[in-house]
Amino acid sequence: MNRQTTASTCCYCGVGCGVLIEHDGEQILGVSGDPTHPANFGKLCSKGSTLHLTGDLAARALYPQLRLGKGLARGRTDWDTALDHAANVFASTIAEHGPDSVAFYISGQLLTEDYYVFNKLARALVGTNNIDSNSRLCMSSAVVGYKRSLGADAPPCSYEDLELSDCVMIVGSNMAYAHPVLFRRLEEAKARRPGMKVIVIDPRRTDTCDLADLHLAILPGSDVALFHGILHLLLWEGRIDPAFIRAHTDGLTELKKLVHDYSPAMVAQLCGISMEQLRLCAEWVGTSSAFLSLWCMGLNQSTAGSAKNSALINLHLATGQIGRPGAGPFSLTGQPNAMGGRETGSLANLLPGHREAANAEHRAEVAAYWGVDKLPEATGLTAIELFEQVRNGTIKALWIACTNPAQSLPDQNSVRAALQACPFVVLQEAFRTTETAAFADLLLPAASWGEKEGTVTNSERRISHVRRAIAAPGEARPDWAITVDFAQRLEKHLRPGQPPLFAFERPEQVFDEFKQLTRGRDLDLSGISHALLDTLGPQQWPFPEGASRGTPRLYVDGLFPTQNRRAQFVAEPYQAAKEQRDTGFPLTLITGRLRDQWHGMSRTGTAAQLFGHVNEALLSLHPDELRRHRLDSGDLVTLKSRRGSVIVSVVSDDSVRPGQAFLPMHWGDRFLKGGVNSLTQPAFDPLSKQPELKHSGVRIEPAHLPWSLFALVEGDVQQHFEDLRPLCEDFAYVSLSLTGRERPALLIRVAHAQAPDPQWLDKIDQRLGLINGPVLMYDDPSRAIGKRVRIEQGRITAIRLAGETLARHWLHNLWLEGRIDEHLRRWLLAPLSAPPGVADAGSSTQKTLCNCKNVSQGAVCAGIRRGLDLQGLKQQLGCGTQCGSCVPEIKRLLAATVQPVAVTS
Ligand SMILES: Nc1nc2c(c(=O)[nH]1)N[C@H]1C(S)=C(S)[C@@H](COP(=O)(O)OP(=O)(O)OC[C@H]3O[C@@H](n4cnc5c(=O)[nH]c(N)nc54)[C@H](O)[C@@H]3O)O[C@H]1N2
Ligand SMILES: Nc1nc2c(c(=O)[nH]1)N[C@H]1C(S)=C(S)[C@@H](COP(=O)(O)OP(=O)(O)OC[C@H]3O[C@@H](n4cnc5c(=O)[nH]c(N)nc54)[C@H](O)[C@@H]3O)O[C@H]1N2
Ligand code: SF4
Ligand SMILES: [Mo]
Repeated sequence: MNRQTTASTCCYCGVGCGVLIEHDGEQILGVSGDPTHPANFGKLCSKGSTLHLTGDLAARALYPQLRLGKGLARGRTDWDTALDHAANVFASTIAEHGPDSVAFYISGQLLTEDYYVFNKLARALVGTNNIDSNSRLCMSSAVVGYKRSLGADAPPCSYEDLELSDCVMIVGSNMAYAHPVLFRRLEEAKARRPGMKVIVIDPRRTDTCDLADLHLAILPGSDVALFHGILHLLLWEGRIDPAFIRAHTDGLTELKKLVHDYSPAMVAQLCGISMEQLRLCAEWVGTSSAFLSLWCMGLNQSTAGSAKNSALINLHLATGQIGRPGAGPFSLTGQPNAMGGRETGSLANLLPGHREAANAEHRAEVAAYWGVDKLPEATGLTAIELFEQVRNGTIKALWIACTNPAQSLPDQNSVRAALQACPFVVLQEAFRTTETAAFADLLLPAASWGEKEGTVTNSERRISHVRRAIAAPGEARPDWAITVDFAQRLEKHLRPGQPPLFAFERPEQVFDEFKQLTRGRDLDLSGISHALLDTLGPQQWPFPEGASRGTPRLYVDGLFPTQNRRAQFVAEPYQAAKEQRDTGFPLTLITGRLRDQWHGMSRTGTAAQLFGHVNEALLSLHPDELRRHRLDSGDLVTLKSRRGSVIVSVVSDDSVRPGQAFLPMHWGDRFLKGGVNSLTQPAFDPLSKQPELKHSGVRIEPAHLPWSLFALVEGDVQQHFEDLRPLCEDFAYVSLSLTGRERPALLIRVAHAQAPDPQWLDKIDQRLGLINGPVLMYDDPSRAIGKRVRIEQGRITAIRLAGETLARHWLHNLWLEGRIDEHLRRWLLAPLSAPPGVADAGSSTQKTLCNCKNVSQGAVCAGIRRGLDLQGLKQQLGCGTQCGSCVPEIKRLLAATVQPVAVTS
């Protein structure tokens, strides 16, 4: 077939970039930014631009698999058997234990149409509110914040406000990594108008700080105190908008009383910043003509998430900075369709069209529209509560779609126990490799990026048409179709002879049914259809029937969707984070994102080049903290919280403050034994029920693991992963990753207290192809040391070092360079340092800074030593000239030891 192009969207973050998928009808061959899409105008970040390199077919779920009893292996089955079986189990569970004995746990990465049919299935057919989504871990505090303060869950701004603002406060968001294309827009705006002020509020000095005129490295969890402190100064210094407050708000009097106590001295102390920094921040907020705030998980994922959201919105209300160009409280959504989930009401407490499950009138409206007698009244379970009820046996059948709870939920030991205990777990997944897949009794293969059709809504309320480029592989099917097929079968049990609720044949029909539920409501999108999006392009809601264009900005008239049309100031005191540092757990562990990985890495973890920037799980600690613990970069430590422990390598990193530690969220049990979330806490915000994933109390202890193994093997990395990972189960430290670009390889590191028996090494060698053939070998059994290197056609193709692994860096470098060294044998046998001319440095110089142009940190540093500036580096090395994701880091290297901004006190 000919090469064709299909316009669709990126399946990663909430920026919602348009992509052009190049394909031949069967395979996706390339991807580029859609120049006509208003979110990105042709730009893509390092993740979007490598989409076509990810999603290795070997890792995909290709046909349904069913397990007929706990302890048995899953076997291949067909769709009819799979869905009939599921309908039987759900029907009999509901018959015996009632509708609230089953639950659905779904995802902000589903399309709006997928979401809608799941929601209708749970509420209208099953009759339960037990349907929640991973957005509970992500956006639910923002939902509460907007609703409490403004009356509806609607981010009022547009991306163009980034360009129009003159003071942008980025708080609890590392947009340089997590929303890179928006960050590029902000960089360009600031380059054009250097007078624009950028404030970053984050305990860590992230790449986002590269743009900051002021970085407040506040103590974790102290945001509410900071916002109240800023408001205190605004009130004191008369930098508020009394006319706006009088005309459009309620509740300032009470809030004034509360923030009276938040004196600059007290706030500076609570937040760990200086009073000058606080004053400067308040001055910029109070004197700018257009003040915009952007926030993400640093506010939402907190036991005070709702309070943080409202305290920030208070600042906008007090200054009248909302409903105007360049101004407003703008929550960045994480997942590509977290917004669609909120619109379709796919959180336990919601109903479609921004309605409430607890509101009898709302329930009656939706029930009437769906043609059912009533909707369930009993409160539904939210994510953390839901898994708790799975664990204690109340929930007996659990349907999971498009999320990987055995990686991403906090307190993994409890979550895994729940999944283990649950009598029937269905998983609708695109990849069969995830941690959760291991627990599925029924695995249903789902179509994924480029293979499905529907709509998504991005952070600025803009709905895009997601178009299918190719057919899904194997027997995989689009999510809406799986859900509808199951629902139709379940209807035969639960509503025999009654009119069908799920007469959908195309996703467009689903959308058309859904949109009527938004008619006349704040988000009215009754004027939108798939066809209209094809004609007019992506549109922002509200877009009522008859409208000719969407709505870029809400509340321009100062009228809010509350009963009396006024916005509400919310007065809630600052409360310290749940796990305070104490003698038992003296460090605060912060978790967050890496530039080139997505969540549990089911997709990004299949592309070796996305490991170039960060190659393994590393715990970042301030150099003083390393010294205090007598540790060096690269040492292994046991990291313990009250709930679990993992063994991980440490790295010196002065972007975290002493007393804190940072570990990326991506490493689940597959890549790092135990996984990051065995440490995190399930405590949640009382209103939003969003768990505290950002902070947990931890301590580090030395890990005495003298025996270690390093292996690298080229070829079918997925197959190697599947063969080798289970063999490592009994060791204390296990870390896997990929390396290389054109020739990908799997990397394994293992460490343990004692050496395993030699048969184990034989098994490993067999799988690495190191038993016979062109293999260099060295063994010293007395010291349990053994080394193997396979050389084919003049280059290394596999390495295994056991007992001691000091040669791993230079051997890895030789492999990367695709050459061998003439002295390899001699050097392999004895000394620990690299042969002359072979780099012996570890990950920092190997690190690929620029993924697009494959430029390493070593090359950039060499360029800087030659006197090149950013322009010179771009010209000579090509780095930073394509997606731009590496530019902040290059600038940081250029600035060398000089910190870019006024930072910690
Ligand atoms: N590369 C990449 N991009 C992504 C994703 C991904 O997996 N990878 N996931 C997407 C999703 S679903 C989401 S939700 C977003 C998340 O996007 P972000 O929220 O921007 O990303 P995080 O790194 O989780 O957290 C942001 C910052 O919050 C800071 N922080 C921690 N505690 C506090 C605190 O108490 N106060 C303040 N002010 N800051 C704090 C952390 O140091 C961190 O730098 O990213 C989206 N984009
Ligand atoms: N410690 C810590 N933990 C966190 C966070 C944190 O900051 N720190 N952040 C939290 C946040 S904000 C989020 S959003 C969650 C994300 O957590 P998860 O939802 O678990 O993240 P993903 O790995 O993206 O899971 C999505 C799954 O859907 C599969 N998939 C992809 N496309 C499709 C499709 O079209 N259909 C179906 N059925 N499946 C598909 C993917 O293979 C993947 O396994 O993690 C949360 N966990
Ligand atoms: S910013 Fe990057 S990850 Fe987010 S939608 Fe755009 S290309 Fe995808
Ligand atoms: Mo998220």
